[in-house]
Amino acid sequence: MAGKKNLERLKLYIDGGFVESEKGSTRDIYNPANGQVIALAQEATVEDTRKAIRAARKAFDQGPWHDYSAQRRGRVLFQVAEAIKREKEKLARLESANSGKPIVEAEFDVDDAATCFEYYGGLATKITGDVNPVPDQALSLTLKEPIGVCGQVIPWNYPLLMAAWKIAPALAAGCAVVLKPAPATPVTALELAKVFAAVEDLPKGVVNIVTGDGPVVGQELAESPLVNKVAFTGSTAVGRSILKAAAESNMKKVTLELGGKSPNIFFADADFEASIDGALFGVFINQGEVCSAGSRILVEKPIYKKFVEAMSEKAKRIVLGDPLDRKTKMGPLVTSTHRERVEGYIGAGRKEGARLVLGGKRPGGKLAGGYFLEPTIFDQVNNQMRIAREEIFGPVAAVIPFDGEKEAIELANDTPYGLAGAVWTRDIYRAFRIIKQVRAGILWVNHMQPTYVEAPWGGYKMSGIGRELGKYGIDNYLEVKQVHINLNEGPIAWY
Ligand code: TAP
Repeated sequence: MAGKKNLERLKLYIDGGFVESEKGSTRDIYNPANGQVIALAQEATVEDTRKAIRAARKAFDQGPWHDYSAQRRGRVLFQVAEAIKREKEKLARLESANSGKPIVEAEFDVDDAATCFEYYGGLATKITGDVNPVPDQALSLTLKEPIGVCGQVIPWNYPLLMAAWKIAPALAAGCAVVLKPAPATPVTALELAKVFAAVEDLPKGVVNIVTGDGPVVGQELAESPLVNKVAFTGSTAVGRSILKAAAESNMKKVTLELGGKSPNIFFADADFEASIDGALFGVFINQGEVCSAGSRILVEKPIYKKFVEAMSEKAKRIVLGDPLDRKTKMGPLVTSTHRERVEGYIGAGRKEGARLVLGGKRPGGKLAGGYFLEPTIFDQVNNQMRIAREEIFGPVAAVIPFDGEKEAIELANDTPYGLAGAVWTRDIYRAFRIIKQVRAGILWVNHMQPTYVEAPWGGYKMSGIGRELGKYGIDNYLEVKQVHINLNEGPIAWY
């Protein structure tokens, strides 16, 4: 306990100030690479959450944020982007130390977070309405207005970037927000709070960041009648409960970015070396803790055996290690509980008769103190096994054989999810046939995972409702108002 006195106590960011939670209770924040406590985060109560919601409500209803011109809001976002760039090194180190992601990937995330604020800063001045061609002597207008106060709940796999994806479009639209980071990874979101606090011209209360338990803070955001919209990224199970809470409270608008079990489809005619790289990158990037992970690797029968062998050989060269070492390709999983969950799936795969080709174990030696897990590959998987149906969210690949295009499409679509998918082939006509028939929100051809703020992101089926990023991302935070201006002087023709 004595050691804890020296740990930084992260604070809640409410109404422009950094405060302790009303009860003063805290949660230990770990470095998953060595299991050491690195900070203490506030465990907010329902009342703390309500305070943040009231602050956002006041900032939205009473201004001056509400009255800012689009140009002025845009400039606020540009300032945030510049500050993130200035703090890149620090933010990347903190992200890596708190989430376990390799430093090089953490740096990409910081760059992407800055780009996200830049993009939406630019989009703030491109929010336009319409003039509707109604048949009468009237001017019919469509106006777009900010939706109001937004509750935003994010997961732990991209802590800073997910905060940017949520906050940037909301601010560009003119909303006020209360963001809840995942309890295990609050560090960079709260560092971002310091950026907001320092940005000139951002009124207090427009951004609030509250750390704590999902069923306490997140649930209050979903239930509160003072919140107009909830944006959630996380598991399908929690997404469902948020949707219910929203429906049963004030019918607030909801967007959901949920889980996936994405097919990565390889045809025999594809560039073999590129395919192997694509299969590994698709499933093991960020330790497999990626919603769009290509965790179902569908391989055409003529190359199946050779593919599994080559993939396993190359996977042995993935450097597992200290996330702060620039050579590291895979860090630890985010928490010990999550590692146990992933190991449960490895056990299930073996029990159901899949063949463990590689990995499945915790590495020893210098890495024994962290929550590391070897990259794991199963072959002889059929699509009904749990490792092929359920989202594992860790470094576990299920390699499934298929025979021809028809079976590839059937297997790809035989899942409750529909977030993403990829197809590898040199035949452009086949690539188009596949991408048209796979029921998913994001399809890559001869690549997997590139993600851009300029293009929409989100899923079909149980992978979510709505789209983030791109122009779609800002629509989530706008209401549509129809205005009719009568141009006929004199009495209304009804009498
Ligand atoms: P979840 O367990 O769903 O948690 C996500 C967030 O929701 C956390 O902050 C969590 O807090 C909170 N939460 C839990 N119960 C809640 C409730 N009743 N009301 C409101 N909020 C609640 O997911 P996770 O394990 O953090 O993240 C992994 C999941 O996120 C995967 O399924 C992954 O696919 C998905 N994900 C999707 C995307 C996109 S863009 N589609 C991107 C990244 C991740 P607690 O931890 O305290 O419960």
